Amino acid sequence: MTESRENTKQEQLDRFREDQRNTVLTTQQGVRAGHDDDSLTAGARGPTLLEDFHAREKITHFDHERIPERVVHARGAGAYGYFEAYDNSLSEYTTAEFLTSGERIPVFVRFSTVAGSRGSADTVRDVRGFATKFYTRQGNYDLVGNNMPVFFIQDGIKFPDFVHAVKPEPHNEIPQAQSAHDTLWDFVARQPETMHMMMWLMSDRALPRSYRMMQGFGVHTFRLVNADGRGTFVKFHWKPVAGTHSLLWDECQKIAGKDPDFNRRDLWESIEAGRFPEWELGVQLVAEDAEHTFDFDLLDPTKIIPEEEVPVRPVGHLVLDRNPDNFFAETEQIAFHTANVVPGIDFTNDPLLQARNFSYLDTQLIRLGGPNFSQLPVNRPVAPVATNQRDGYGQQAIHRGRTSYFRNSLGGGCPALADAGGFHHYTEAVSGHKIRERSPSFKDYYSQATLFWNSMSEVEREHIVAAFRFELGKVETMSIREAVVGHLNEVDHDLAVRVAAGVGVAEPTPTGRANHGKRSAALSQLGQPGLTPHGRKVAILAGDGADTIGIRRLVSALEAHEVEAEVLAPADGELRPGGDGDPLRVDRQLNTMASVLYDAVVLPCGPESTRTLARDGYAMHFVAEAYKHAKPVAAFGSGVELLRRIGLPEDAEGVVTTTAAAGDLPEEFGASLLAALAAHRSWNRETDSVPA
Ligand code: HDE
Repeated sequence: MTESRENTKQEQLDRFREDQRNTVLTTQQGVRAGHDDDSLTAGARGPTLLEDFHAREKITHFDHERIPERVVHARGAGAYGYFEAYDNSLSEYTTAEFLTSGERIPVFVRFSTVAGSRGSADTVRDVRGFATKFYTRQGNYDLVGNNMPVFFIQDGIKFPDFVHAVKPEPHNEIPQAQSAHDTLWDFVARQPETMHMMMWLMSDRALPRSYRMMQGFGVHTFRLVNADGRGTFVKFHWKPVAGTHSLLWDECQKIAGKDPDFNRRDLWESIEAGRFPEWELGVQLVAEDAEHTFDFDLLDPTKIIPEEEVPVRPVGHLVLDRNPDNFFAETEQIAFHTANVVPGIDFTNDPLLQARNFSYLDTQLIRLGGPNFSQLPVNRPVAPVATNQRDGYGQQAIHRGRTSYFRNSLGGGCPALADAGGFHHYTEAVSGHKIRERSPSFKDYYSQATLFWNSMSEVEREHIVAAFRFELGKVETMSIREAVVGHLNEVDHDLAVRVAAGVGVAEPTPTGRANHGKRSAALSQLGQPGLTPHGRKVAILAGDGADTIGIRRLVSALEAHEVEAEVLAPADGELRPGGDGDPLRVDRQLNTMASVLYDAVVLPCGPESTRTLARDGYAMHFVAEAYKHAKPVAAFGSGVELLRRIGLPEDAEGVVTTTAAAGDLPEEFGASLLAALAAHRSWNRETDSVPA
């Protein structure tokens, strides 16, 4: 029988939570304040007095409210939840209890973009961070991953160079949160180990529809260690239960203006609504004696292990079910560190991982202002802590007694060494000369970029080509464009030709390196069937005179499948029903929203409502744009007339229509809409010819 430890973290946090209801305003010293609008002055029109300790304290605290944002991954959003292993089958490989006990382990997950500042838009083309802190019985374990399984560089010493290249250019701090500029592509052109990751970055993976709908990866090869000290190589995978889905680039750019908080809001709202995001954790295991059986190096973080070669074994699931109370205290102050490991999990000699194990602690020291940040509520382990570390800025503990050294007799020898359950570093035999040299086994930069390209569907390939054309189209230096096309030519000749044609670069001649023709089905997002419409958002456009009976029927059919529907009208308030039916509350004023913020649009019956919408350019654009982005477009009764007015075909894939209305609205109408939502988009219909 498994015990639930799910609440241990929340119970600990309760001790720090402050609720200011029914309180009286005071200073930091607890002195009650009876006035908070005017400073203390010598006469009503006279100078402000220095002795006004209340005003000075208030302004001083305000002056110091900001801390440095993360140097990368500054923009993020997070939530609490739990992780639960399915069974104890991994105990053969690891002593990490959270992977084997079946207990609910509390977690905090922070999702992020990489390049942009704290206030940048969510829907930029970028990698997404997917960092999980497991508050386990054996101490905190941090899995600090991304939504792409490889990385730009092989050795941490290149990380400052890469980040400087992708960040806004230093002379004018332009562009914000964009990879489409000269310095990034200059770096790429000169560092071909980036090519595999650049294929991922130019793919739809860089444009997640929702944090709930993206995969996560530990990226590096880590090591599991069992009770006998035997190691097994491991790669970690998170698979979203809602499926892996993306936005289109045109949508992303528009959302960045319409709702820069799009992904953050989606995470928050889905948790508030009880539609909890879920992922399955999977592992790829490789026995130590199989280390050299691959045609790449397991220590090279620019390589995946294709799932066809080593299948992903599901081991547990993650649920996020609670939003933070305070963004700064929790999401901003959480501090992840790749070296936060528990017994049973260890590192490999991946040179990127080794650098990370230095960087994360180092960066928290400046970001959180000293060595005691692990005492911040969100960072505290639920496992007991006892060290001989003392003092420092912001020390919260009042350590009692005379001793803060090991070994001691005056403190009874405490804290004592663990006689069981201590962390033992994996015993690995290492020898070699001190050299600065990249292993020859890291030198194949193109094969897996080719594998990725080969594995894409034609729609995904079109998106990749368009992304390269967009990005290189923003690069001003022609020689950089040419150099990048040269590398693409090594990945796949056809890809290079298609990109070159858009960016004014001469068509490259085929290289001697033929495409190896290998594929990995698991790499294609569109190759995986869309299984569920859960968590999608539908806009119902209506005006006075709409068929409110039909709308209500449809809304409840959608809500039964955890699909959220909102009624949008030219003005807030209530819609007057057409015919029978009751008035209907408007959820959103039409022009405060946009089609890019929804997954589908519905046009209800009601001749008057349809006439109103047909006169409203914003409404017409809304529908045309949803069609252009290959989203389900549905209409019932006289709502179909609006499709005709816009000139959209009624028989196209993903267009769901019925002439029925009100009480007669057939169940198949809702069912077809739900099926189209589950499929996410009607890709065969995507068209640039719609002027929206
Ligand atoms: Fe990070 N990275 N990183 N990174 N990283 C940081 O740590 C770094 C890398 C990742 O939500 C920083 O606390 C180096 C790979 C995530 O708080 C910093 C190298 C992967 C987050 C840092 C890498 C990541 C960070 C900045 C190359 C995917 C956000 C603030 C050697 C597996 C965590 C901070 C959060 C954050 C350094 C490469 C993921 C500076 C030196 C590979 C998800 O320490």
